[in-house]
Amino acid sequence: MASLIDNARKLQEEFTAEAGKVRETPRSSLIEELRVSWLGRKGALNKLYEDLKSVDKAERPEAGKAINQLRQSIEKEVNELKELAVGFEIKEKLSRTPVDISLPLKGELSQGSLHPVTLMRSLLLKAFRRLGFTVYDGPEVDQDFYNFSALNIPEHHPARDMQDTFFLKDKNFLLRTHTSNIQIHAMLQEKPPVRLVAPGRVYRVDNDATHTPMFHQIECVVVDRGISFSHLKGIIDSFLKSVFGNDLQTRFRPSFFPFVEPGAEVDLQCTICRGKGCRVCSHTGWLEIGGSGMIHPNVFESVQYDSEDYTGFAFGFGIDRMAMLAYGLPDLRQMFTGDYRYLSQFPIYR
Ligand code: FA5
Repeated sequence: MASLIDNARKLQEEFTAEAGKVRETPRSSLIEELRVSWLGRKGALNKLYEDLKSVDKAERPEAGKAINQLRQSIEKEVNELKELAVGFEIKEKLSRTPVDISLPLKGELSQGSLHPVTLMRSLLLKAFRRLGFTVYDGPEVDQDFYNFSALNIPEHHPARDMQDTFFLKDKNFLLRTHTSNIQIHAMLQEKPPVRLVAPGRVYRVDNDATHTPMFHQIECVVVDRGISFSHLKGIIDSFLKSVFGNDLQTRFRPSFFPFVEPGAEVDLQCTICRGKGCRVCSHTGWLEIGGSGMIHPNVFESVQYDSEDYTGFAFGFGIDRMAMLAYGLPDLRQMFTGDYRYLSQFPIYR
């Protein structure tokens, strides 16, 4: 019995020496030879198990334990060597065949694609730049003042509920619910005349086929002497035509937003059913894309603009909604799943 345990110990030393040599150049073929000669059917370990049968019954458990330990240690080392082989063989192959980085790629070169919202935003900005607008930016995390109070939405106004808000721990800060906060930031920074557009992310507690919790709006603000509602209609009509073409109809519906007077919602004819009515447009033939109106004198007051001297208009449109219409998408939420197969199919619109 003592001799079997001694034998196992000796074999362990022999194995460690052999494995050490393989470690110097851990090639798969050498590791396989090592494995077969130690763990294979005719290997050293199986011979030990054979010998175990002739060991006295009372001493067999201890001897068995010694052999099992040896087997585990061999298996562990073989597995480690196999992992080393992967890197070793790649390096060896690379050193034999140097890489010529000037050669053209094998196979097809896959190209990235732009997100439908990015495509729509670029199209809109191009249209507005052509009309002479400046592109502005504003904070996504903002104070209540810019998102609500300065826009004539006092603390207990029901309009705050219409835009279910994500507040930060400090309730004075929130994720902006619309890009209209930019109206205040911009007018506090600039003296009239003002002519700007500002695209950006906005957030609301919303979730269905035409509403997502994070979406994109583009805000437009124009302030000058003599600005009227017909200017507002003219600009909206002009940029929608440049994006969607001359065939699609737009319509204005009187609506209420505390920061404008008068206010109107803007609908675009549904591109999916061309006005006939479908699930996406709730069978009305129209899809609401934004709100608009003449800037309220109370808003001018909060930014110290003289409402006797200046008038202005503003509108805020959903970029995602416009992308939805442009590409005929039935559900906004699909755009934000991050599925590459879905996202890679959008061509540049028009
Ligand atoms: C506003 O957000 C106003 N700030 C727009 C405005 C600006 C009016 C300036 C007057 C003057 P409204 O809540 O209707 O309005 O949103 C504007 C557009 O954003 C909607 O018409 C729609 O196209 C889009 N929208 C609103 N909620 C969502 C949502 N959850 N997911 C995707 N798009 C949305």
